[in-house]
Amino acid sequence: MFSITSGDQRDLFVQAIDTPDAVVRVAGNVDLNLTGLESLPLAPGVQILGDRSLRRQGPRLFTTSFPHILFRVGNDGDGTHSDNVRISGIRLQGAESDDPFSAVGTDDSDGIRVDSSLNVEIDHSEIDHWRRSAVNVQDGQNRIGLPNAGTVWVHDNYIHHNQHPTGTVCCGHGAGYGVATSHGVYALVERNVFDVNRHAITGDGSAGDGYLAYRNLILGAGGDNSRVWRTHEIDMHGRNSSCSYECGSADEYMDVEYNTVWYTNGTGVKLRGTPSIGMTVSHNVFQYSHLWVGSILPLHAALDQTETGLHQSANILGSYTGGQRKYCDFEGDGVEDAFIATGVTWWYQSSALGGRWAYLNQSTARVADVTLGDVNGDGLCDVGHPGGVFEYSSGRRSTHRLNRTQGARPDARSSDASSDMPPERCSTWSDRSPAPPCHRGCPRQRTDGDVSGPCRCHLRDPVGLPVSCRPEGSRPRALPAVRGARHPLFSGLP
Ligand SMILES: [Ca+2]
Ligand SMILES: [Ca+2]
Repeated sequence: MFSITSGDQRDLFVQAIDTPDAVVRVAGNVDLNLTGLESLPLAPGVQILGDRSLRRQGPRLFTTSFPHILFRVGNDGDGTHSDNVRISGIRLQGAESDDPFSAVGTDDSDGIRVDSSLNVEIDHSEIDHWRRSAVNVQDGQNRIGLPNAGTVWVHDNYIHHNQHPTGTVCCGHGAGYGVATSHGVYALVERNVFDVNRHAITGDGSAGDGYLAYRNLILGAGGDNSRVWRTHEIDMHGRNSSCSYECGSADEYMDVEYNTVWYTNGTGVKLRGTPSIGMTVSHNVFQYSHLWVGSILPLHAALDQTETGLHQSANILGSYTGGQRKYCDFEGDGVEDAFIATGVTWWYQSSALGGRWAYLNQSTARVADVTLGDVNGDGLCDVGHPGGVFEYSSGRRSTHRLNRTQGARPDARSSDASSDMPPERCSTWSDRSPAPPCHRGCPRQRTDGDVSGPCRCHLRDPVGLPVSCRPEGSRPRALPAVRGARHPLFSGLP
């Protein structure tokens, strides 16, 4: 166990994260300058945990240089991997400016690179201003595939301002991704908020590439490919360079469900070749009213594909509900938070997180359908809806609760662990109908190494610290109350 309590403990931090199985707690008020450092290895079993008990946004770890990679989890070049790593509750800031065109012609920079490592979790963090990727996942050692597609789990993060245009007009090197997959890897990407990325989620089309993207919220800004063209947000490349990666094999399987795409600078989802299994795009909400890009017009729409393999169904088009809001305090800091309902998911704008949007629940109920108030008397807002009450604070769900079985897809009628309250980490993948991680009801022990076996869990408490077993419903101590105030920020939404 290492405790980083001030910004002058950089050397101790670097030593700690390279110590196998180290738990590295970083105090919430720490501002840790990692400028000049590069490819910092995270040893197997390392957990970097931002302490969010006093400062919910967590500590800031930043660089003003442009490391090719800052945090390195495994190394395909060396043939090493680093399983069972967790990064939670931090703010990881690169040095890219808010002007994306300052990145043109420069070298790439990744915040977190994961190579061929199992049971990796990156959650409840803010990752921003990286010229290549916030999170870049690869599998040169062939340890990750569809049967364990959830083994790298990126969830409940705010990932923004990661852009790298190709040039003023075109044609240079482009990057700028939220989560990038390549070299035959899968990632499970869910309940994140993306904004101002060139692509929120991308894949390079390598044999065995894929991702599972569930319940994310993609906001309106970004997509800067050049000064004359905005690109799409959810991407999978073809592998054929002769057509600028717009054709050829686009492996392997992508499942895109229950996401909200309020991005309209460019197209929402684009498949740039033919995947060997396919790309499922279902039950998402798009602000665009046109489903497909046309041969001439429209230039942009919800979906585009250059060949075949994209299978869409039950998507909601032409829907933007970000301006329809109700207010209530979901986190007990005494400041009311805006509540929005996209048609597939609910979110609140957390005052304690400085105005970040945080995931609440998967539901088709709209703002007009819900009543906000503290039903169970714990001081935290609950959501009454036509089917009952969603008790945010305790994690209990009085209605719309299904037993999620292994292999089940996300279901609009089911409820989830809330975004800002991650009690456990578990994942299970049994077949080619990938499921999101199972949630409550998992065995409460960690059984690492078996990626095909039953659900794996390790409990976490709501502030990101591991606990043996924290009673359901217990919460970090509330900050001093300022009842009735509304948070002034409405960042991210047009
Ligand atoms: Ca609040
Ligand atoms: Ca309550």
